[in-house]
Amino acid sequence: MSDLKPITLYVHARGPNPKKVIIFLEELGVPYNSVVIANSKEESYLAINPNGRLPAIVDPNNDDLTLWESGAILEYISEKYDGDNKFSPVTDKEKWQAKQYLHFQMSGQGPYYGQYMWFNFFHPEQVPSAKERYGEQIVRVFGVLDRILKDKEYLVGDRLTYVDLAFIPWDKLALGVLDGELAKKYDVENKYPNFYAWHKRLVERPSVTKAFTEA
Ligand SMILES: N[C@@H](CCC(=O)N[C@@H](CS)C(=O)NCC(=O)O)C(=O)O
Repeated sequence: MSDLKPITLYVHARGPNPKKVIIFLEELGVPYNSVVIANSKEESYLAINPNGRLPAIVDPNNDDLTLWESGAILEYISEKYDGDNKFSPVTDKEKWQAKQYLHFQMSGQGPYYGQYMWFNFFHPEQVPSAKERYGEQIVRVFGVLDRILKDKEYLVGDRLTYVDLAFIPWDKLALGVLDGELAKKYDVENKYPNFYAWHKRLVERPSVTKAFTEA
């Protein structure tokens, strides 16, 4: 990877979606420079991502390709920079399974968890029913993952892939939020042991520490 120019990665100071990309780049040892965007609705950033959200990348190794939506970025990194399939699916069957889980992460995990955070920390009014609804949805997703991970260590081919990595930041945030209140209320460790053990294995990785501290 030494002949590669660093990818520019636009990140949010706290947001979990950019951390998915950081974790994968760290795992692969692909060089990157993080640029923290304070106001994602400014014209200069909208020129990179018209959706005004983080992350986005610009890849100088590929004609300055500009890409946004974290799931698409992960797939791009997998195809472009994981030629040895260290963290990528190998067989056709596994590739489709990886897509399935990545779509689930993008549409069934992130948005629900994001709404939970919104109604707990940012919404100008207290809406208890919304907090309850999204808390329940998070726990429902824990249950789905727990069922998938029965007798399995990882989601695809029982080998760590970028799809496992994609779930880490939102799960970590949800389990840590309000001093672990959600985790305690729903007894996550005991009720969803397959999910909990998988998550614990994943967060022990140095790439995750890096994403949540330095990057
Ligand atoms: N589906 C998008 C969601 C991106 C997203 O919502 N990012 C958050 C940070 S985790 C963000 O940009 N927040 C700042 C804002 O909305 O202005 C993706 O996965 O890339």
